[in-house]
Amino acid sequence: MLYQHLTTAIPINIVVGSHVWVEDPQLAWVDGEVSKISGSQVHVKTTNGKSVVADISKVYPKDTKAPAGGVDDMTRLSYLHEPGVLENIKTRYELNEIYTYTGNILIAVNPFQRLPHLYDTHMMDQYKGADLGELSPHVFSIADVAYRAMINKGKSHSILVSGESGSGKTETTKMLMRYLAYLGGRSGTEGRTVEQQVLESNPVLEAFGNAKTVMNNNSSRFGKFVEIQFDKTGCISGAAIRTYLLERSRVCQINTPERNYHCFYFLCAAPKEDKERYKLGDPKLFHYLNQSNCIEVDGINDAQEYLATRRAMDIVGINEEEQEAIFRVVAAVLHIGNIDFAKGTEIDSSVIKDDDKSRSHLKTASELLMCDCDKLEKTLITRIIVTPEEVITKTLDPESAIVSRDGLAKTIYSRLFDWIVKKINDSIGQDANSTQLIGVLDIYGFESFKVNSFEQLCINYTNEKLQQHFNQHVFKMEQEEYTKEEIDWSYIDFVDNQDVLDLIEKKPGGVIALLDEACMFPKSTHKTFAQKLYTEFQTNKRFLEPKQSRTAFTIVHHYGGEVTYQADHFLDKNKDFLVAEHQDLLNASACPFVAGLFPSLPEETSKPSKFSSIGARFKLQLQALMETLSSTEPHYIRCVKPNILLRPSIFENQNVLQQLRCGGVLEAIRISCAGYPTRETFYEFLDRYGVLAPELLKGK
Ligand code: AOV
Ligand code: MG
Repeated sequence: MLYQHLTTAIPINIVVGSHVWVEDPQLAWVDGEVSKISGSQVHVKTTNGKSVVADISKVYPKDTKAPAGGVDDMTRLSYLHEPGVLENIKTRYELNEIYTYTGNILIAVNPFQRLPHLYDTHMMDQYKGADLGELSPHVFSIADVAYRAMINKGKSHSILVSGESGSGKTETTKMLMRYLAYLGGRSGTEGRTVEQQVLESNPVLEAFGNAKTVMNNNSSRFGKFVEIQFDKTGCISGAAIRTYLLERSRVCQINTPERNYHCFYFLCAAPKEDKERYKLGDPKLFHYLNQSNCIEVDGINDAQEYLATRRAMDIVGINEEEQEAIFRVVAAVLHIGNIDFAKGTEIDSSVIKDDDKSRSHLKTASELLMCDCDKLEKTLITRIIVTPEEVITKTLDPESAIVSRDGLAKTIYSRLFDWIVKKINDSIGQDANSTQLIGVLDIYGFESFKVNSFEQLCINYTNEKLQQHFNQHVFKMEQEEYTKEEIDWSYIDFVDNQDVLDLIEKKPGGVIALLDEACMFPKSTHKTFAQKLYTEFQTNKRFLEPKQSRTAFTIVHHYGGEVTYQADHFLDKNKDFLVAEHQDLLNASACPFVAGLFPSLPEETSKPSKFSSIGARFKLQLQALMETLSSTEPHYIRCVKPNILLRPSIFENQNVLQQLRCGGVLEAIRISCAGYPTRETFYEFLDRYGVLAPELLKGK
């Protein structure tokens, strides 16, 4: 009956003098006192000095007896409604209580300031072995519960961290990993331990895979699933890091106030002798960095980070020689970006621009990559076309040469990133005998910029997938279970996002499938692709054709709201083929590291320009991830970004509410109030609690 109390329309007990919440255009909800009721109209004097008239169905009672500091589990709120939930999170946030439970889901509001005491060893000691709810809500508690359940029942668990860009997923993930390392570390072991390597993989991956964006100064531009494996005694015995689709376009194109990947700036701030070795200097001199006028970021000291990245690389097992080669490749990418082209003498041809700058960067790039300078030049300004009859060398006009140059830079960089991930995995090692693991998922958060492209579609698609997993677990499966067990139950509605997922991933007929079709059809352009979407989804409720554009499309009721995507570069960005000349050039490098990034391919796959779809591959990766997740017991942490200024102590009601709404947080509170907190099979129950009633078990 608790459920009935919490969800039936509440206003029945609203009278003159009642303290209530009413809607407010700025604050979302504001409290006040009822001054008059006429019919269904309630007159309220608000605490911010306004007189408001609202319909009684939109007026909610305020709990005047709520504890001053809020409650640490939302299911304990006396009134379960949006303003109550918001007020509770806000009150706690103002006291630096950034964590709040919703049953067994943890809500984490980004403090945007270091709270060191919250994560120190003393705290870890306290949370070890404590039951959920025994101490204040904390990420450590979620990790502890997962760890103990894994040890007790031998089952794998996963901790899924979600939230929009900049809400604190990566930081939360690092705390989780630190706590798991603390629980599963081998005390007293010397040297590089597995847990140390797992932890130090974070700064390395962030240096190469994170960047400043509008939404977050340290935004992850790749998704990551870290599986920490444990042996029978509960000690960490191995780990595997899986990464998902690094944003490639950032290497060559950025806009103010964003930055390229951190490592470029770190390297430009390296000690003098390192910089000289790589012929680097002021980052403003490099095209790939100076397209944006943001070079420095508050709170990031590039020079220190360079040294820290190097130290972390030592720990994860990337040796000195390899580090040298990695940074050589990073520098080469910057030099490649500074090679410019001019029109050649023939029609549709180009030459390296006749200035010292372009020539010297070309030379430096080839020296750093240890490849033939003339060949590098040739691969940039020509393209070999293989037809059944002959092999033709086609010249490229300056514009195409730039595309070719940027393509080379992106390929080199993404290969480098993959190499680093593989190296870390090889060096940490996986425990083939481990049957229990805890996976921690840190994806890129929902994004909606002024201009959104293919990358945003992939990122937001990932968020939809994860939201569906959450829905399935928290709502669908839970409720099906009650129906199956014939428990009296009123169904709780939630926003099912299956139709958005269908729109994106359905085969045939979804956006990705149509994009692949367009990519395979030589005459397609972004306009024909957009047109195809318009006709195909004309009647789809989740799809809109924006009025003033012929190449954009809008997905409505997307995970975090409505997003308009510009289809302009979708075709190029979805095509992943390696230009054969790039492959040959770098495969022949005198540097084994560079050559290793471009290993020789078996005959049939080395055909030039064979189309392979990034979107389709990404979809498969996500499917595999979801399968992995479904074989584990999930735990959810929902991160919330309290303001878009990225500053401490500012809590923007509207903003937070939007995040709670799209994450299904309110519905999740309802369900955990209404449902049973745990469930066990009959035999598990007997096994665990049988000792309490031995007489009943006699003879069984
Ligand atoms: P994200 O992972 O959710 O965004 P981050 O974890 O990078 O967001 O957090 C953004 C910034 O918020 C961090 O760089 C910190 O400055 C601050 N922050 C977050 N959590 C904490 C915390 N617990 N304590 C102190 N500061 C914190 V993205 O990767 O963009 O989706 O793709
Ligand atoms: Mg992140």
